[in-house]
This record gives sequence, C-alpha cells and structure tokens, in this order.
Amino acid sequence: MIDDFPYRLYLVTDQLACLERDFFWVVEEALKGGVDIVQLREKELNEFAFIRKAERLKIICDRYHVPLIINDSAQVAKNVGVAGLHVGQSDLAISKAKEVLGKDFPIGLSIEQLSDIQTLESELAWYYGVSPVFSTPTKTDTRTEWGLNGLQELQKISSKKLVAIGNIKIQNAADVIAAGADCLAVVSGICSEQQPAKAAEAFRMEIEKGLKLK
Ligand code: TZP
Ligand code: MG
Repeated sequence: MIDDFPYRLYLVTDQLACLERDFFWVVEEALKGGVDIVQLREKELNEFAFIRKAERLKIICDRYHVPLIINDSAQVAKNVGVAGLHVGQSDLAISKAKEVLGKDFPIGLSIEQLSDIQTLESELAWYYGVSPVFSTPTKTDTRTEWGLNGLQELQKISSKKLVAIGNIKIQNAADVIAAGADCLAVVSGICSEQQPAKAAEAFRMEIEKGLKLK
C-alpha cells in the first residue's frame, strides 16, 4: 500500500482542456516535464470506454514510473489495477469504495469546507484535495474558494497531505505551496498549454521556490 503521499505535481486530465490535440500526447509531454502523479478524470465516457482509456494511459504512466489515479469509479480502478482512486464529497463514500478495492487501497478525498475533515469517512482518506483553492472556469459546480488564507488555516489542523486544486497557474504556484499545499493539482495550466512539457517544468521550478518560502 502507498500510505505516504510524496508527490508534488499532480496532473488531473480533462479531454476538452487538451484543445483538440491528442490526449495521450499531452499527458506524455506532461510526464516528460515532471508531473509525478496523474489522475484520469472522465465525465462523458461509459465504463467500457473509461476502462479502455485508463488501460492505455496506465501503459504510458508505467513507463515513467508515475502512479495513475482514477476519478470517481471504483469499478474502473479495480478493473485496470491502478494505484489509487479519487472521490469528491458527493461521490461514492470511501468506506464503500474500500469494499470494492480493499481496505488498504489509497483513496484521495476532495475537501470543500472545514467540516469535511471532521467526519469518520475523511479519516480514511489518503490525502485531501483542497477544492477549489481558487475558483476556475474548468469546474464551475464548486463551493466557495479556499483562497490562500483558507489553505493556511486548513494546513494547521489537517493530519493529511494537502493537494491544492483550482486555477493553479505558474504565477501563483509558489504562493500556494508556501501557504501550505504539499502538492499542486493542475488541469488547464498544463493540458491547455502549447507546450505541456515546458509548463510542467515551470511548475516544478515554482514548487521548489515555494518550498523554500515555507
Ligand atoms: N476540482 C476542483 S477545481 C477542479 C477540479 C477538478 C478543476 C481545476 O482545473 P484548473 O484548470 O486547473 O483550474
Ligand atoms: Mg468526483
């Protein structure tokens, strides 16, 4: 079981954010640039197509020794044999997902408000996704943003690693790390860039700067 969370740059995929370019090319470029964990997030595909896409993506991630995480679907995670699952507050409960995947299976959880970390379910999480740190056009059905102050407050009381998500760009990356995030999760800041590898490299450099500010 992966019980620690040593990752720093988390690519969360979005087919539309890849702007008509080949999805697998975009992700592989991101891996070349230094993404160290990848989440396949699919909202439109049926289970069969989701599994097919995850299998293809896992072959690529394996070549870079980078774990692949599946968003929402415990069945897809189980079928493909990936490293982890990520669920939101209104998705399958972690305890239910563990009935499918086993009690030690790593499952990340999105946290939208402070009370979300005061539940028994949240104790079972592998890491917390701080969602959204800044509101973002990529996902509009979110609650209020945490902001840097909210992230700082959360970091004081959280017993888990914090993955910040929501409008994280190269320009604010160092500040988000300095405010308490352990890892940055990025969609458009990498997937929609003309050179995803260069964008990922730039994020890695900003993360190093942010770590020095902590
Ligand atoms: N969960 C909270 S915000 C978000 C998700 C999946 C989308 C983040 O996308 P971007 O393009 O990095 O702002
Ligand atoms: Mg979800």
